[in-house]
Amino acid sequence: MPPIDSDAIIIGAGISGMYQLYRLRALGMQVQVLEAGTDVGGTWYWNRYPGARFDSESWSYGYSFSEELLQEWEWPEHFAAQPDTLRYLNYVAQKFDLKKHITFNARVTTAYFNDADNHWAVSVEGGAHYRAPLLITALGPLSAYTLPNIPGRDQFKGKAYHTARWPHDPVDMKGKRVGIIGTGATAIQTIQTIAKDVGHLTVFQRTPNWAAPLHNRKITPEEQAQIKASYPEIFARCRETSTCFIHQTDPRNALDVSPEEREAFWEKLYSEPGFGIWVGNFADVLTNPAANDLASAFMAKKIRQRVKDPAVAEKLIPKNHGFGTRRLPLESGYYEVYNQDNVRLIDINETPIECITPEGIKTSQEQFQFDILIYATGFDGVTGPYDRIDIRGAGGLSLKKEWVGTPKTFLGVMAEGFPNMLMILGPHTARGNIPRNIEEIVDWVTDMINHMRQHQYNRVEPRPDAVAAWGEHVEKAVENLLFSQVNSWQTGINRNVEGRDVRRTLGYYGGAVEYRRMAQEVAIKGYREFLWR
Ligand code: NA7
Repeated sequence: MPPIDSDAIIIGAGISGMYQLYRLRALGMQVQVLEAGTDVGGTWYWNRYPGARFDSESWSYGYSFSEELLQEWEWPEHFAAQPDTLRYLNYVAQKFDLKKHITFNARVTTAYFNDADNHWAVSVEGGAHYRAPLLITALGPLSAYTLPNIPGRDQFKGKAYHTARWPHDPVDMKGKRVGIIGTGATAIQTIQTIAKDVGHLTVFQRTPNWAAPLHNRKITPEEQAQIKASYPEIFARCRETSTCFIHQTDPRNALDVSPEEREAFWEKLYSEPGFGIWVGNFADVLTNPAANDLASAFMAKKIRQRVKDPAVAEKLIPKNHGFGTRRLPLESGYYEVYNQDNVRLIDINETPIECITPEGIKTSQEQFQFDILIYATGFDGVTGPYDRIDIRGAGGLSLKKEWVGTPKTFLGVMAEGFPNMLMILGPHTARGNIPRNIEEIVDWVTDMINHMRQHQYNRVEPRPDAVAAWGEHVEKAVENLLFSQVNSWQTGINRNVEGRDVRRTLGYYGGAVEYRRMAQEVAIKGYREFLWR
């Protein structure tokens, strides 16, 4: 079969891929989107586990590019649940007639750049081939899910699900014996949601995480009207903050205010919705170990107040990392779950899991029997989705091999040695309230593609010196951040994947404001950091 030709291939029909398609189509380009799933939605298509929802305020999360869309769509809750978000993304796809450009059930296996004609050749599982001068990766930073590397996983006779591959039909857990591995953001949402339905729940915890209340609630009709009237202010606010959330870091230092003032501020943040307690905290909490210790002590006190059994509370208090140095899960009654008689917490540092058996899980001390096993074991973050495709650039260069150690990018948008490949939310871009970052990068990439077309260039790649300078800048930006000294997917650690045991810098953490300024300057000055042919 001859390859199907287009002007650009986009891999992924999540929030990034959909918006990139919309923008390129407006330039009059023929676009081919290849999507592994059976429908649009990306993260919100795959992650259907019970309790999946935003930690971003819904009204700060949706696309901002269409005033009509903003006025038509009504988020039901301040922090929308996954089914509503998926419904929203389908609404967007339908409104802008996007699906006709998307091939579903198309998992990309290889993408090879051909130096002779400056085209990308892309193949999908099952053998269909596609060809285009431009390749745009909209893979999602958290799409390569990983299963726990525990012996006997294939032996289990009950039902086993990874949270990122949750079935489309509801899973009946009534009266069932359920075991869950993991206590990250995903597990916390799952646990607090299923605990009331299951017969018995056993949580296998390796590392507890600090978690703070989400304080979700329905949006009232008055609030809905207010939200619709204030979208320009909401998005302007997101543009001012380093994480693109509505929460702005407090300029005061925790160490400069009195203990009473500090405590009062933290009590206020703890009682308010969303990520304020994380990204709207005192300026030194995520940079100064002494300030961070105080914040951790405040959070530990809250856990002790909420969990009745002091021994269980102690297990739930992180000891190996400070507050906010890993992605902060937001919760709704998570800690209270451990006051229920049908829930048990197993610290697998005390009693390690030896294997998964046909009946359940065997630890060094006990044999557990389960009907259902849930793996909330996370993702090979940021670079994982790239590694799962055989991507070859100029002269057959392998992206996977090139990125061993650290990704080499310019602005996180292009990789050195990979001409005409543009990455949406690739490594080394600013991240936070993700759709805000996505829209900015897509707009930037679209302008760059427009520049390319207007000048009739066939090939663009970043200059090696620009890549080296960007790499240095990215590393410098994390120097004073406490999170960079902690193991998590954000620092590139995944103990289930070989070679993912050395910390890497996978994002640009100098803030979205600074990222935007630098990216705009590159465009204004005529993209001098790139080689054009
Ligand atoms: P995370 O945050 O990476 O959490 C994965 C959890 O699974 C974490 O508690 C891990 O413990 C645990 N885990 C992973 N492998 C194992 C094995 N083999 N044994 C025991 N426990 C294990 O992923 P999430 O899906 O919760 O969240 C990802 C992001 O999605 C989140 O940050 C949001 O941005 C949305 P560990 O901490 O490694 O000891």
